[in-house]
Amino acid sequence: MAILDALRDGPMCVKGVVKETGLSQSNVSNHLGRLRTLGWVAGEREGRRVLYRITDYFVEQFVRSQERPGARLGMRSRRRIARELLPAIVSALTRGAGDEARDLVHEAMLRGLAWRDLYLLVFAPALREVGERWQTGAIRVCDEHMASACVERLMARVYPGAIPPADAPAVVVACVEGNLHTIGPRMVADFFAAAGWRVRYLGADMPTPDLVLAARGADVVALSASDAEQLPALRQAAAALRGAPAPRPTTEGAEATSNGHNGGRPHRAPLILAGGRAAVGQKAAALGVDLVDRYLPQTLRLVERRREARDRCPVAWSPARPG
Ligand code: B12
Repeated sequence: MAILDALRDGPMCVKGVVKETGLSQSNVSNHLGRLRTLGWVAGEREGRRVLYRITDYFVEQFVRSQERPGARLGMRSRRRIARELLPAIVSALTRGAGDEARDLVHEAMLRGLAWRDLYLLVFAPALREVGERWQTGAIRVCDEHMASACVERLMARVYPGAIPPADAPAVVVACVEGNLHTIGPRMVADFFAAAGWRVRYLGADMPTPDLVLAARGADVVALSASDAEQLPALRQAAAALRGAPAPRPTTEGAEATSNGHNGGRPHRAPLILAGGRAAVGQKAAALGVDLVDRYLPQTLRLVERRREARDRCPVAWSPARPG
């Protein structure tokens, strides 16, 4: 934030940023490299200097909107802003007015909503409202499709991206077979990625045998089911993940994972997490999974706690007895 704040009024060379922020030159160069990789800033050569400037529209607007870098609105204020925005955004979404929706989201960011707030307090409730309007016949299926397509684009715009460390745990996120509702699981994937996980996001309607292949070596598999009709597919996927044979050992004793996950670490069954409208309210044991959850900021904490418990007491952790 300090570096972005230094660049808010225009391009600056590394030396200038160092002076402005009081950070060391190596620290600034390192972070500028990261920000470049994210596409948030770019460096342009001018004579012997490289001038850095913010290139991402949303980042720029966000940085400018911050009176005090690092200041964050309280939950109540964020909820209020989201509530105020909701009717206009639902209207824009159901008309397929993508640019209008983008401007509203932009305004919300200027008022202090972060991407997580937009996901949970704006996009999710807006889509629920869209679903209700469709169910009562107030809008047509094409309006619902336009709305969800708009939200997917907005999510891609506001999600800032993250670079996981090489030894980060890995999660596979997928819709179970038959489930076309990808927006919730995309949010799950982004929450994990932002928390530093390596994410493999498989999208809609994932055939179970391929899910099992993609999940080899993953620490966690997160499955989404939106409709009660998809629960048998969820149970089947969980059972297949539990029954999957361990990856072949290589000559060095490392695992031959076809997907690069978990290279070299000892294999064990992934922790299976379920969510989505249909899974919520179901018992984990009845679904054959380890954990059912719905509120993403808490999901990450629960997953970490389960992983720690498993590390402390590996014997009690039996895939045959999901808790
Ligand atoms: C958009 C939408 C669609 C789009 C999806 C496009 C896309 N790219 O995703 C399309 C048009 C494809 C679609 C199709 C259908 N849909 Co639809 N759809 C919706 C709608 C309006 C929004 C869904 C959404 O994205 N919500 C926002 C996300 C963020 O919410 P979410 O998925 O619940 O995810 C949150 C949590 O559940 C959680 N979460 C989700 N997954 C996971 C996983 C894990 C591991 C964890 C921890 C958490 C987690 O995280 C998210 C953030 O909180 C809902 C309305 C609603 N009330 O949700 C109906 C809705 C889900 N659909 C419904 C129906 C009936 C259908 C169809 C059968 C309609 C039809 N006749 O064609 C088909 C079925 C398709 C299929 N086979 O899956 C019904 C389901 C009713 C039921 N029985 O439960 C709903 C509720 C509409 C309604 N009111 O009747 N749909």
